[in-house]
Amino acid sequence: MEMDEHTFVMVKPDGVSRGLIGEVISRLERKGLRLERIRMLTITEEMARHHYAEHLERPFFPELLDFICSGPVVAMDWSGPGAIATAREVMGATDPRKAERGTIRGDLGQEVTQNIVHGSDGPESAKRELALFFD
Ligand code: DAT
Ligand code: MG
Repeated sequence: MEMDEHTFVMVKPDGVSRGLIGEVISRLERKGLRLERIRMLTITEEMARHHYAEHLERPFFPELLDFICSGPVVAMDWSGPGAIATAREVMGATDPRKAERGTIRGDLGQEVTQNIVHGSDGPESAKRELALFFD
């Protein structure tokens, strides 16, 4: 059997304020992933700079920083075979206007900054992000 993998998924401030926490959790559970750890918090600017370190120099970073610190988020550790890729499939493409119907972003999102959910993009980022939010 394939080894279980862990990934970091976060419901962003728009997802929390729109009442979509249960929707996100439900879609990941129905896909077969397992929720291992969960906490609600408001991200500090320092945490956001660590979490999005690869985007610090991007033109959209100031807007992303403002948004991600604008209200509570729900941080989660999910596990399952291929959990990193599976969670990203359930989430859909970064820009909700381009995301396929049937995905969280494709069904529920409207624009790229407020795209409801974050998921790690590989084993290294999953490890780093889980440590940042849970250690
Ligand atoms: P993802 O969240 O799908 O991993 P990413 O890591 O490339 O996407 O970007 C992180 C977040 O930054 C993304 O969820 C929304 C925002 N973002 C990405 N590209 C953007 C752009 N071109 N304009 C505005 N915001 C953007
Ligand atoms: Mg990313």
